[in-house]
Amino acid sequence: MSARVLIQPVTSNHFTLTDSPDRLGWLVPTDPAQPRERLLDQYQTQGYLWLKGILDPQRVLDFRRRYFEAFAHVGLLEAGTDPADGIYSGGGKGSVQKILAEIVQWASYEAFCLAPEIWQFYEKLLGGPVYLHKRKLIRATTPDDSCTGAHYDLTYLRAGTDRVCTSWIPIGDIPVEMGGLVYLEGSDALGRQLEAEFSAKNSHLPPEERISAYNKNMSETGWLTKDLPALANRLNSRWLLADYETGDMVVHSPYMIHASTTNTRMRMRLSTDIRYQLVRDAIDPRWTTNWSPDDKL
Ligand SMILES: O=C(O)CCC(=O)C(=O)O
Repeated sequence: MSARVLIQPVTSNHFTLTDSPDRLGWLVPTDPAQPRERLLDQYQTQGYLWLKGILDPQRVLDFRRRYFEAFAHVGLLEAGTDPADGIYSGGGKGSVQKILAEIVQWASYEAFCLAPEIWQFYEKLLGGPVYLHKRKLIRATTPDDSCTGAHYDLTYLRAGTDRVCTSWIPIGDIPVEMGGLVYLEGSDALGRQLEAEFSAKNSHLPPEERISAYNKNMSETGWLTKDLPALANRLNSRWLLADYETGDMVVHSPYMIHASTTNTRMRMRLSTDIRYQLVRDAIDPRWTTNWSPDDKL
């Protein structure tokens, strides 16, 4: 681990990552302005690119404010606080799903996800006109939320190209204590191997089930496990942590194994995860409509 001192345990679904310090490391930052060959090489080697300062931080913060303003009347935010801070009141989650289903349809959210810095980066990286998947996720997490278990994204996108890329964008700073994404070092290769095994097992299933993340060969959630320390041990790898800053964006491959950790602060961790690919590659038809709470994907 680097010199950054973690003053409290890092946990995920009650498993403590900091109990095994030799299984922890740090994400490597990347300057997005590097030439394409260097970016591609790094993306293929690492399975991710943590692009520092690719987005205009003010634009990101403006969107953070707008997002939390939508919850100002439902008791989610601590009374008397600035919505832009996104301070959790400890309750008021009753109408979150309903409001979220509207937010994913906002023109301003679509515009945020279509920032020229993002699509132009993908055109440079992928080498052609790109497509943004309509199904986009935006998540605000609090200390009482469960964490995202270990998975790789192709599990949910099997009916399209495996050249799809995920952008995970922190909307506001997300230091380790606020539970950002953690990546399993070197796991792109492992994800490929696991997917080949699942494909072989799934090959006898009817087409709709074959592409499902929840078919009989998968776990209930499509996740590999919630026990992140055990997975790192089993695979002799490390979970890579990061202090994400406003303006950053992580690009990860559909085979890269990742998860999230607990937000230990009342300041909500806001992020969006969206997917880009070359428009000429096969597009998973299940991702061509907006996210909805019951879309079962
Ligand atoms: O933000 C999260 O907790 C999960 C995000 C994720 O799994 C992804 O970006 O693919």
